[in-house]
Amino acid sequence: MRRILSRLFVVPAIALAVLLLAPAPSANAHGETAQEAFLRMGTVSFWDVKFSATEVEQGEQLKVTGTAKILETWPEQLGEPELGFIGVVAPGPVVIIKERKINGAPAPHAIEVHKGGVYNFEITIAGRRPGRWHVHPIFGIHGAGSLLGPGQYIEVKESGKAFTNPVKLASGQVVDLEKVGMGDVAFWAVVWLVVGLVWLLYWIVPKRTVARLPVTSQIPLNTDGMEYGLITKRDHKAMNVIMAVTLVLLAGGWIYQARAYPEKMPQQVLRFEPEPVAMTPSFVQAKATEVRYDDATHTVTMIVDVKNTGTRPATLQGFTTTTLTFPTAGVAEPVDGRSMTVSPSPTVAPGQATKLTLTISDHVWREERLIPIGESRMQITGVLRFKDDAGAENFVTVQSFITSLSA
Ligand SMILES: [Cu+2]
Repeated sequence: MRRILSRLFVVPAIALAVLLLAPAPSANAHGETAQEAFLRMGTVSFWDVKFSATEVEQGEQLKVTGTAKILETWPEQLGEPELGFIGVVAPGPVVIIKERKINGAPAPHAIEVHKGGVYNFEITIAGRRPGRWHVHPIFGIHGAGSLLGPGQYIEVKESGKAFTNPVKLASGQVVDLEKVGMGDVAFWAVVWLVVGLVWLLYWIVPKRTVARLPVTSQIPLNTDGMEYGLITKRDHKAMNVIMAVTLVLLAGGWIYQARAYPEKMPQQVLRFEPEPVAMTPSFVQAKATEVRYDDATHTVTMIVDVKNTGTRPATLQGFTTTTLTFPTAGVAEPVDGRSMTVSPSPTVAPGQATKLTLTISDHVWREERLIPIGESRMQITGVLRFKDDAGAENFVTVQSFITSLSA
């Protein structure tokens, strides 16, 4: 019996050891798939995201442009979106942001945002560390977290010379942000490490207060245990010396910085609400009335009531959700091999009200855990893009619970 039992444990133990010893594959995403589907689909939508280059040298710049919208379907569990930050996310400091414009205005910091807000962003980044990196635009919302836009691989090539990030100070002096102040950072890090270590070792090595925790813990709070010989007058003196050294170092550091950097600017908090972008007047209304999902064929079928309230024929260009875009087959080119079919016709005549059936068969529903089977909110949200024959565009948010599910 014992032999069987021990074998029962040995086999999984060996398997676990092999698993742990095998080299881990490098991570190839940013963990977005771990977020609940309703969060990714119903919060922020990105469209027209473009990277001006996919290959740059170190220090060379490229622009990430696009539009992000805080959807009207923002889940109420997250609280109102009020403060947001549009940036880029990459595996570590491999690129740097040089400039950021939102709705045409320079926006170095967070911006005031609201539900339904549309933000055209233009972020200038520069390659920093050589390699092939996945870079995404990202919309961070205070209190809710970071919501990713579509990513792109960027190849940063070695330039042969050291990477620099020059900025001009108020004094007119040009400094390299890669190096500025690094001497001070290193110096003070070592100084405080030494002070901390002296304090720590004093209490560990000769005093053994840590090693004699059973004794220490018997003494009431707020007493130094002098009568048991735990903390003596000598210790008080030693600690006073360490405190005095700390105060002298602090005062010295303060005098040094005041002399070394006489011109200073307080940290800026430049928050503003971006001017609303000029949106084309609404010429189409759309409402998803039914969503079916067939797991066997990975197919989403969405029935949408569409009404063309304009004076020109409008064509459904595609459906966008999370980082994915499904252009209408026959109307626009597939993106990453993805498309959707629309029947009876993606074009709706002026004044016409019709029911469109949108069909998207794609493994990505499963791979990116977008169909929240087993979650408490089985729902699909996204943005439909319509264009009239004069080129005007409308973006309509649609949302529906999954009304029928087949496996
Ligand atoms: Cu990525």
